[in-house]
This record gives sequence, C-alpha cells and structure tokens, in this order.
Amino acid sequence: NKSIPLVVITWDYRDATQKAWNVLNNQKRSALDAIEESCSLCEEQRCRTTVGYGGSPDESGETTLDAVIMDGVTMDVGGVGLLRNVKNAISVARKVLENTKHSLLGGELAADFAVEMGFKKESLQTEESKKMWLNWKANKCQPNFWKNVDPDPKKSCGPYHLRKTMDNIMEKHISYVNEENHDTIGVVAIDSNGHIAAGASTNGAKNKIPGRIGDSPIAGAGAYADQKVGAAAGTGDGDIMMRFLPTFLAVEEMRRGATPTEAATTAVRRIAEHYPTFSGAVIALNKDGDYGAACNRVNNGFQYYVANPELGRATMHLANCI
Ligand code: SD4
Repeated sequence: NKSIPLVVITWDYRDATQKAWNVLNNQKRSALDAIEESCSLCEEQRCRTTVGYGGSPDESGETTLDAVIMDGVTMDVGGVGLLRNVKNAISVARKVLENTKHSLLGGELAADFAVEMGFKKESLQTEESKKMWLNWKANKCQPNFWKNVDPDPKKSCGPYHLRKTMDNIMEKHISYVNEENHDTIGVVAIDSNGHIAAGASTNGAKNKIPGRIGDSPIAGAGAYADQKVGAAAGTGDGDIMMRFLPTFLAVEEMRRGATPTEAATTAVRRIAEHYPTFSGAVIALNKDGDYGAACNRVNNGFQYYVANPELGRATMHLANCI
C-alpha cells in the first residue's frame, strides 16, 4: 500500500513531521511512538511558542500545558490538562495511557504524577514568556477571556469588578484570534502494521484565566482515533471547539462513508454554524491512507504537513477555509 505508513500534522511543523516519518518509515516503529516523538520535538522547539514551555502565559504569567494521546486499537486514552512545571506534556500523557486506568489527569497533581514517572519539575517561564505577560498587562490586559466582567489593570487585571461591559464580545474575540494564537500540534498517524493513533500538545491560549483547560487534552475534542475508521486532530479556538467534539465528529462522519476532507469539513462547519468567526482547523485520515483537512478563518488558508511513501518526506499541504 503506497499510502501507509502515513502521518499528518497541523500547521507548518515540518521538523515534527519529518521526525514522525523517520519513526514510522525508517525505524518501522509504532504510530504511538510517532505521535509522542513528533509532539515532543515541538515541545522542545517550542513550536511558534504555542507548544511547550515559555509560551502563552496565563493571567498570572504562568505557562501550563495540555496534551493527549489516543490508541485507536485499544481505544485507550492518556491526557494531561493544566500540567504545571513539567515540560514533557505528551510523554506524561503517554504515561497516563500506558501506566494508569485513567484517561485525564490535571494540574498540580498531574505534575506530581509526572515526577513519580521520572520527569523533572522546573519552571515553564522564560524571559520571553515573562515579557509577553508584562506587555499584555501594560496593554490593560487586552485581549482577555472575560465576559460581562471587566478586569482591573491595577490589580494585575484580576480579581475583577463585576460590571456589564458594552463591548461587543465577538469583536474582542476577533482581535484575539487574529493574533494567530492557535498553533497546537495535532498529529494523526498510521504505522506500517496499519495501527492508527492520534495526539495533540499545546500550551493553550494566551492570557487564559488561571485554571483554564482547552480542547487539546480531551479525547474527541483535541484528537480521536478508531482503528476501524481513522483518526482526526484539531487546532484552533479550543474554548469554542471543545463544545462540538470536532475530532469525534470527523471520525463518525468517516464511519458513515465520508472522505477525510468531507469529514473535516462537516466538523468545522458544525462549529461555524454557531460561531461564524471562530478560528480553527481539523485534520483527518482514514484507514485506507486517505487524508484531508478543513479550516475556518485561518489567515491565508491552513497549512498542514503530510508524509507517506508516495511523498517520501514531509510535504506541505494547504487547505482553503470554508
Ligand atoms: C487551545 N486549541 O488550548 C488550543 C490552542 C491552539 O491550535 O493553539 N490550538 O485552545
């Protein structure tokens, strides 16, 4: 089969795609390994500062991480949400998958779990992320994630005095997404044994309210895989996207016979029916090795990377948005 092994990765993460391709093609290792190692590379490289440490500081200046990995053969899932002070989000997620009966661990206690699994605890703040945070505060904490409540810049933008704002919240939202704030790495892969897996890793949304967990660590939201059908991964405005479980929907659409492109389009369209200005994308593949993507409101279309035997190496693709 000329289309297997196969890996599809969100955005312009070429190195990560090449990494996954080496794992799948040269080393003949598993789809799960390809997911973990490609996401790990992005975490180390701090892809576009929206994956890994030192990016997307929350209102208090802290970076926290979300990640998920799903095995389409066993339907086993490992996720970490709001992971603090540990850099290796996807690898900790894989430990949740392989060493526990749980599907999702969160916050400070997920960091304790990580330490038990042998990972190092260290600050995720960098000079750069500190500067991002200070600039945001100097700019009266705009944009932010509150509605019907005004942050108080004098109090580090929070706590908050309750006051109905007259601002158009959607307008704020547009200025927020125009910053290209959403660059989660999502990965779907089929290995040479035909096994399918999916995963994602991110440091979430800039200026998020402390405690916020996005779509990425949640199966069916950030990523989903089912050996009988295929897999999908999402990127974009997680607060909106997680309300629609777009990667679950994409896999279900493929189960009903849709192509990956059609399935991704249906998932994105479902969200856009309710939130026309949301920014995001879904990538998908099926068990035959077909793949595709769809997006909404991504400037200049949505770039994603693919590698399979036919392409031979990581190759850029572009999806026009709906
Ligand atoms: C989130 N979906 O936490 C993530 C952000 C992101 O590409 O960058 N997605 O909302």
